Amino acid sequence: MDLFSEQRPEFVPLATGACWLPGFALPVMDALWPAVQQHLCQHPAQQMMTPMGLMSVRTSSMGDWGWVGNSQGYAYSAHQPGTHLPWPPIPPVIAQLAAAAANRAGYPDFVPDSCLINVYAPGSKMGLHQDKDEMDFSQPIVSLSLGIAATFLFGGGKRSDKPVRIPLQHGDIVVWGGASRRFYHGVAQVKAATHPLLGAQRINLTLRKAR
Ligand code: MD3
Ligand code: FE
Repeated sequence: MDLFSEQRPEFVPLATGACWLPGFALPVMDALWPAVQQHLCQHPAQQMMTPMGLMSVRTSSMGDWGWVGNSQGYAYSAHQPGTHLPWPPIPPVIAQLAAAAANRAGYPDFVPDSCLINVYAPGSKMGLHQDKDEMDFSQPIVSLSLGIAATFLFGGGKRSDKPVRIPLQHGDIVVWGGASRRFYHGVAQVKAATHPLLGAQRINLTLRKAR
C-alpha cells in the first residue's frame, strides 16, 4: 500500500463539461514561464478598477482581445489602457498548450483569441462571479495556474450554490465548458508562500475565445 505517494491523477472530472488536468503544463514549463515573464516585463499587470471597486488582483492580457476595467464597467478591448496599442500576440507555446488541454478535455477545435493574465500576491482574491462577456458559450475556457497554490472556488449555476474548493498547483490546467461554462467561480484569498520558480506570487492565465 502506497500511503505516501505524491502522484496525482492525470484527469479529474469536476462537473459536466469541466475537468482538471493536474500538472498538464509541466512538460513545457521551461519555455512557458520565460514567455510569461517577458510579457509581464513589457506589459506590467495593473490593478483594474471596476464598478465594484479596485481589484486586489493585477491583470495584463495577450491576444486580439484584452480585459480592461474602469469605474464605468469592464469589457474586452483590442487596445491597452493608456498607450492604446494593440495587445501583443499569444506566444505559440501558450496557444498550443491551451489547444492541447482543450483537446484532452473533449474540445478539439479550441482557438483562443484572448489570454488574460491574473497576478495574485499573497492576500489577493477574486470574488464569486460568472464569465459571460464572451460571445460563444460553446467554447470552453482554459485556465493555467502558475506559482504558489491557491484554492479555487467552483460554485454552480446560482450564486447561492455552495462552492467546491479545488487546490490548484503550479502547472495545473482546468478546462471549463459545457454546462459548467456559466457557473459561479472565484479564488480564495491567496496565503503567503514562496514558489521556487515564481517567488511569492500566483499567476493564472485564462485562455478564451472572446469573439
Ligand atoms: C469556471 N480567474 O479571470 S480561472 C477570471 O484563477 C477568473 O484567476 C480565476 O475567474 C483565476 O475570470 C479563475 C478559472 C475559471 C475561469 C473561468 C471559468 C473557472 C471558470 C468560467 C466558468 C466556470
Ligand atoms: Fe472568471
